[in-house]
Amino acid sequence: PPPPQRSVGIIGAPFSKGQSRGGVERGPDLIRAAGLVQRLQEQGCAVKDYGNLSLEDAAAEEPLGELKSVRAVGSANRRLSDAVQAAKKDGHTSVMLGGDHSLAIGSIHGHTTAVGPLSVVWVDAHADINTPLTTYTGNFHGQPMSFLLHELRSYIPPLPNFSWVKPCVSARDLVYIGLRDVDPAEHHILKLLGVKAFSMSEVDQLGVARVMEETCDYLCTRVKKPIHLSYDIDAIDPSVTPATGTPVTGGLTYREGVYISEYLCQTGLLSGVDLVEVNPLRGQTEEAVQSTVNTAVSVLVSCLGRVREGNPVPADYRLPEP
Ligand code: EXY
Ligand code: MN
Ligand code: MN
Repeated sequence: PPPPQRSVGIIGAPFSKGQSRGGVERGPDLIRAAGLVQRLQEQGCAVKDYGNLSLEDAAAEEPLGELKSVRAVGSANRRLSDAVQAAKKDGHTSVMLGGDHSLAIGSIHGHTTAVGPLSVVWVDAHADINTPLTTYTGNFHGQPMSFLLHELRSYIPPLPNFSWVKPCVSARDLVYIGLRDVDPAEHHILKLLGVKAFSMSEVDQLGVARVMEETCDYLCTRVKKPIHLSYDIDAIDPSVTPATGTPVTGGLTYREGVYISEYLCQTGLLSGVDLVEVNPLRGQTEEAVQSTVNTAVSVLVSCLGRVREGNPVPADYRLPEP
């Protein structure tokens, strides 16, 4: 029998102020222009595109100490959280198209507010777990996980437009894949909390198939919670996805990147996805941008049922006879 129809709610979050490079706010429109909605429909998904949130405020903002665009990041994420809650209440798998990775604050907050406790799989070259006091760049895209973890509550100062953010993920329910550029303070936090992480060394050592088995064994040993996948395109090697703000050599291959999505889809637990940090202005050529965007689309369609062996035809299909 054909699998039940999957429904997908797409939310565009054209926001760039969690880091300092313009262009990443164009991600949602580029990913759509590369055919995301059509591809999903062709593979049997029901798609509701909620369009883009209006997130960029005109007003420039003085840094708060080292921290850049604090108010803008806080208010954009609040709006995103509401939008993800609405998509989940409509019964969809939520797909958030970024924008920079600071948006994971609102996306994960909204997801867990709607469905309860989550497992989080964070696929990234970076750990994005600096606190506002450990960051040396002041960029919020390097900090989102610190706002979300219960265990870091006492290390987060009150910030303007952030009072709505409540820690909602347990360190035990988080797995990183693809790490290869982790700040010393972030490394300290990961060890302090005992966070499960598969750096690129472990991907090399174990292979991606075993990494995914161990990830799901680890997350599912107690209750099977819905999974939130937060996918930073810079997890994949810059030879494949160069158009991104903070590329790091030595990343996942295209095939490993897609396999992660396929595997999580097959668990039946994938309930929300972020695809972030596609920045067309960071590509040197049109081909570099298209390779990045097309890979983002592949990652997403694989999260939502695309299989490389080929997808089944609709139930009413008849093989043509001459
Ligand atoms: N760890 C550095 C920082 O905190 O600024 C770099 C973070 C890059 C974050 C990219 C989006 O994943
Ligand atoms: Mn990231
Ligand atoms: Mn990253």
